[in-house]
Amino acid sequence: MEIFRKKNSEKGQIMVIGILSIAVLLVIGGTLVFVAVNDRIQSVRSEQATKAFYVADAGIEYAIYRLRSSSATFIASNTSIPNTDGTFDVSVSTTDIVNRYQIASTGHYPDASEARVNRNISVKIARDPPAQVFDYSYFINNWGWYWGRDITANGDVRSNGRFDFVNGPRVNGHIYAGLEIDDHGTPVRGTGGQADHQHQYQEKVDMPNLQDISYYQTKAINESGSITIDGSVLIDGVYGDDMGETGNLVLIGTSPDPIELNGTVVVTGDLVIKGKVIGQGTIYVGRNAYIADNIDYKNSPPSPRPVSETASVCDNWVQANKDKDLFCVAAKENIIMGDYTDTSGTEQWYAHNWLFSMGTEDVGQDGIPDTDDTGEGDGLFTPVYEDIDGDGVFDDNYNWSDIQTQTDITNFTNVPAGVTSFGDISSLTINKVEGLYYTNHAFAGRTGNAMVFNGTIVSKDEAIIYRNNITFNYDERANSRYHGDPNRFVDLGLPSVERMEVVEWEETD
Ligand SMILES: [Ca+2]
Ligand SMILES: [Ca+2]
Ligand SMILES: [Ca+2]
Repeated sequence: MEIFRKKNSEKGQIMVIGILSIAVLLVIGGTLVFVAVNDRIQSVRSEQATKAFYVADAGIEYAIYRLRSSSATFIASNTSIPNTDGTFDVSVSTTDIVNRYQIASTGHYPDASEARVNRNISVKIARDPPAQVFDYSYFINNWGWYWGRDITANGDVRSNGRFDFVNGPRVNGHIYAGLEIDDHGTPVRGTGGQADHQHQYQEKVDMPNLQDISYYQTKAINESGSITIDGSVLIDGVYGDDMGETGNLVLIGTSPDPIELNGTVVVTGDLVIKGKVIGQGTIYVGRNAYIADNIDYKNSPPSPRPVSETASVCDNWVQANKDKDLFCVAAKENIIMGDYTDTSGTEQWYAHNWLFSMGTEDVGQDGIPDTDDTGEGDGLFTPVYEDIDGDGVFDDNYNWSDIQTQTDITNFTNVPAGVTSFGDISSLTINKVEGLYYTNHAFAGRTGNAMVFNGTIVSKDEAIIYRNNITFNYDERANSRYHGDPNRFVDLGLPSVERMEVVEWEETD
């Protein structure tokens, strides 16, 4: 994190104070000798003012440091900084926006003198600001590919690499890509086909890294997040951290007994999930998440999208639906959709045929495959820029071990009676999935006919094989632009890139 410092205005203020004081003293003293002496005093005071400024800044850093480990507000007075003569007073208070704090710091230099100089800095800090990757109906780090006329995205789409469109799929929204946008000779249909809706060679948008899942475990425990079904608590903060918990869990919701979410929870191993969901929250998963069958909300918004893309219409839609069910599944490894064990015949899973050509970390300095930049495809692993997931080891192309559950389904907790294989619990006819899905690796799967996603998919790699047609409806409630708006704020506890972000900085009198 880099604090934004207004260095120029700081210098300007010191100079203005200096000139004013000299003018006043000239009137009083009236001699050049006095001015010379005063110049020396001024230069000392100006040095003191600079030191007081950095002491005030240290107070801000101290407050941010304390906020990292605790959300409690506090006041610290007359705090001295080792090996300096400066002290600061700092106070942290909450604001009307969730997870946003006001910090006020006064630096004094030197600490105990009557002639000490005071400087005041005021900042606003956002804790766990939502990542911008959730602003799209479909966000892929490496390669966005819409191959097929029967693909429709309602909402913006983005890739940090290329974005290929084949046979004129439909995008009602803007298209962004870190590299080229290529329609392969058939224009994209919908507003996304317009030149002013296509944005190539855009700056990379960073994906959060879930390598340190323990951060989210602490959060889940502090917030007392939970998941219950039919009154029984299946996750109390973290599932898989206590003796006797396998870490691998099955969650199946039905209309009378939905999966009931309450805030942030963590499953340390694999999660298999399907059925009805109620409430709001984020499920962090230590390995893979499996969408075994349809997943939908008990209380969905009455329409998946606002009636138009106009900002005020979106605002009103979010306002009206902010308390309806909304959830995120965020997996450290992969999200696998459908019955991956079915690999024969015309109805087979098939996604592995695409997936197995993806995933290598031998991608060079830009972190994106197929760009032929320095270090890409050289057979060497250069961790400083190629360890994309930050696990310290080289990740090769995906293979079956990335897709399969880490233990037999019969060893999972809460597996229904009679289930003896993954195929018994999963399907290849999935046609409706609601929610926000985030993975640091691959989203791979097979859908049934007329597939609808209401939410978003955010993934490094994507291998979705659809049948017939597929529609993505972006859930506007996930958009980071609502994060600064207390009226429309949804605190889902989504993955973040930064822990603490300075959203406002000013020096005050
Ligand atoms: Ca590359
Ligand atoms: Ca390399
Ligand atoms: Ca790695």
